[in-house]
Amino acid sequence: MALLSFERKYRVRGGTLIGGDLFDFWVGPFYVGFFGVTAAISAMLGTLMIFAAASQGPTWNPWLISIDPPPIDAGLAAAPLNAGGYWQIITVCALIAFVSWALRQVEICRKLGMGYHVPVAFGFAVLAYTTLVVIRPLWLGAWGNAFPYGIFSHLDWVSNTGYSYANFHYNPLHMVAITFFFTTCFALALHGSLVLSAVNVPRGTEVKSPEYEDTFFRDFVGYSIGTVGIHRLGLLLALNAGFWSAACMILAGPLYQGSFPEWWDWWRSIPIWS
Ligand code: UQ2
Repeated sequence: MALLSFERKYRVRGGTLIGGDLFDFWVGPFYVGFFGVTAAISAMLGTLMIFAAASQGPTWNPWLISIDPPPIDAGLAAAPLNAGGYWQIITVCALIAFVSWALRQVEICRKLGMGYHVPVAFGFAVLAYTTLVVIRPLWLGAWGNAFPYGIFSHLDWVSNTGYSYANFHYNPLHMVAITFFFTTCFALALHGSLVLSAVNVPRGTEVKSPEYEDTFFRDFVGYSIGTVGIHRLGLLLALNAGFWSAACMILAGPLYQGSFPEWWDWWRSIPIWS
């Protein structure tokens, strides 16, 4: 179906979660909806707060601007604007914007009668962010445990947080997360290259069908996961990368405070070695 006639077919009322028909319209190509409005407002407000906070800082150099959470000893209190308050407001705006964005995806899925895989996938990214700036700081008892909003400053936070567990690469859940990230890249490289190779045929000849893709991998490794299967696998791998990233940060701090290289001492002391 051509895009122009398809638009008439799917640009219909309904599928909204809240507000009925009130925001059930499009602006140009974009669906609005109640959550489009809340996403736009919170994103603009958050961005405005970033500029307001930056104006109070010592630099406009975009690499060096840093909007910091409250100091650790301020605990979980609401902070004065210039001592973490801006960071707190920006974080609330970001969370409202991200959740609105996910719910807008849900409304579009409902309109189209599709599955909810996209909002679920986006939800894992939101969960990973929420773990760093809400769940873990709450669990540790201070907003100061969250990362600062700045290009270099957030890199410094990652480095300092890592070193405070001696060597973060020994965090077993960090290992799991990285393995999923690498496997995700591997799967996407296999998939992207396979599809392009099937489509990239000499001019004037027909592109190759999925049977050719299956056959390539059956010839090559004796197994083809299939055209739907590779996308299921890709989503599974990517969601696991995000999930174990969040999990490794709950392990580091809330559940374990020591050095990660020493965590592995249990391995050296299992009775089988003696
Ligand atoms: C496949 C298939 C695709 C693919 C790919 C495969 C026709 C177009 C890449 C091959 C995938 C395999 C063998 C699984 C690899 C396993 C891991 C853990 C990376 O069979 O079906 O569809 O794109």
